[in-house]
Amino acid sequence: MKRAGVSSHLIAIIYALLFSFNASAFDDTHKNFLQCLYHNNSTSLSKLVYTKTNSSYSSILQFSLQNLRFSYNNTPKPLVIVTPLQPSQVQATVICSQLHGLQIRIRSGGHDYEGLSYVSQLPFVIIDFINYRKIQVDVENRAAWVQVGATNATKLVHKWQSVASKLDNNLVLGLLLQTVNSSINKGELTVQALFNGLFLGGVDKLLPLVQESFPELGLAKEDCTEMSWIESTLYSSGSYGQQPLEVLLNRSQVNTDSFKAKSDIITDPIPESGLEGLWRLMFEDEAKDLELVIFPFGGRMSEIPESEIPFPHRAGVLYQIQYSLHWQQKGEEVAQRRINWMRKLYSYMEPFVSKSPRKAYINYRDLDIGVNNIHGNTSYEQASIWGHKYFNNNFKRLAYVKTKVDPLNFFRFEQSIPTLV
Ligand SMILES: *[C@@H]1O[C@H](CO)[C@@H](O)[C@H](O)[C@H]1NC(C)=O
Ligand SMILES: *[C@@H]1O[C@H](CO)[C@@H](O)[C@H](O)[C@H]1NC(C)=O
Ligand SMILES: *[C@@H]1O[C@H](CO)[C@@H](O)[C@H](O)[C@H]1NC(C)=O
Ligand SMILES: *[C@@H]1O[C@H](CO)[C@@H](O)[C@H](O)[C@H]1NC(C)=O
Ligand SMILES: *[C@@H]1O[C@H](CO)[C@@H](O)[C@H](O)[C@H]1NC(C)=O
Ligand SMILES: CC(=O)N[C@H]1CO[C@H](CO)[C@@H](O)[C@@H]1O
Ligand SMILES: CC(=O)N[C@H]1CO[C@H](CO)[C@@H](O)[C@@H]1O
Repeated sequence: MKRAGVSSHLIAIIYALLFSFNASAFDDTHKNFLQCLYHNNSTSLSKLVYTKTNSSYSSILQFSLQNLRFSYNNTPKPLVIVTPLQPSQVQATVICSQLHGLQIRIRSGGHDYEGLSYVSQLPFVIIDFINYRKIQVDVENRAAWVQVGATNATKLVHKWQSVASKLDNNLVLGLLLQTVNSSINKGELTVQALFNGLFLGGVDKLLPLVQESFPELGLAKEDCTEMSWIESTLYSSGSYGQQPLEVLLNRSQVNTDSFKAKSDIITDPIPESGLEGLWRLMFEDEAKDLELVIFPFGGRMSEIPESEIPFPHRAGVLYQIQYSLHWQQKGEEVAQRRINWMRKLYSYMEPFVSKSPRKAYINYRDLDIGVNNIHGNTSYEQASIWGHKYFNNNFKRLAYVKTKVDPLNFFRFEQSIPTLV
């Protein structure tokens, strides 16, 4: 007992020493970084920099944070947040970060599913493009939304898989599978399949199209709503008919929670037995607040060659699945439990999805599929483990570009493109 007490006392002291050493090293880095920044452009930058002692630091950090899993007290925080208005201020921030050995995290209107746009394991600075917000919208298209709900619809989902990627180019018919509370059996979970479509055109043109290619859906005029394109964005956010268009200008966040997401690319229909096994998993308690956003490919997506842009999932792909599991409770324990359940779901899906390697979509960032070394460089071979999943044959070309524009690999993070040595 006594010995254990002594050794833990020692550990505490050593820890404290290490900590204070690091803290003062950080203080200096932090001071030098700011000096560098202000030296180069004090007037324009001083009003755009938030240090930890600034009373607005937390609210700026939280502003576009979308996953509470990365907002704990022990989540690494940036030394400084810079909110540039001009390219020269971005340049100064990059140069000073490099000079003082700080990493950079960059965020804009979107967000990274694994928090990589605002968290780093190494001392870092955030460049937050919160002030860059010029948008021009010039679209007059009318669109029709379609929504059909169904419960226990294995056959419909099965059929959808082979139909959705071959529909008219003006129609995208997606599928949302959710685990929700049963309205019939209180206290039980149920799987809901929601067919959700967007058609660029009127209802009269849409109905015969769907009648011909997917009659089983039983789409009727009452299932459709005609609206303008801009209204359809309101529809996607769930506010259509409830709030005026101006709500799209509101930048405050609503209902952030914690989540873990993964993705799959599907090239062959999943058999009915496979879907039924998926439903069984979705009925498990841990599946509460699970969402599968299933998005068809085909159409314009297949016409673009794989080598045209980095995104490689093209002809031959039927659809993509985004799995996301959400929770409200705080803490590591619940997070780990739910993440483990997601890994179980992912492993169940393996036989049914793309292979060699199993593909993924980079915007649904998933660090489970492979990561770079946190300290130092990462070999091309190691990075290829995750790189080929997101980029397929384009990964090598991305590494060539990276080697050209950032030979010292200054811009790096858990899944940054590696340099070729
Ligand atoms: C400093 O910022 C101003 C605009 O605020 C810009 O015109 C000027 O070029 C910048 N100077 C340097 C050295 O970056
Ligand atoms: C916090 O930082 C902002 C942006 O640099 C600045 O305008 C503001 O005066 C600072 N507030 C305090 C209390 O230091
Ligand atoms: C589902 O049921 C649980 C427990 O009965 C409840 O806490 C939760 O709020 C319900 N969710 C919805 C969306 O109704
Ligand atoms: C913006 O949305 C937030 C959160 O829903 C709300 O509290 C706020 O009143 C809204 N602001 C405006 C100007 O509508
Ligand atoms: C990483 O690679 C670059 C380019 O080859 C090299 O300049 C740098 O020293 C390497 N860094 C480390 C920590 O090995
Ligand atoms: C771009 C630029 O002007 N960089 C300079 C910023 O200030 C430091 C000194 O603090 C110089 O070393 C940089 O060259
Ligand atoms: C394939 C399948 O599971 N069909 C079922 C869908 O739901 C209806 C009504 O709940 C059942 O009668 C079917 O057997």
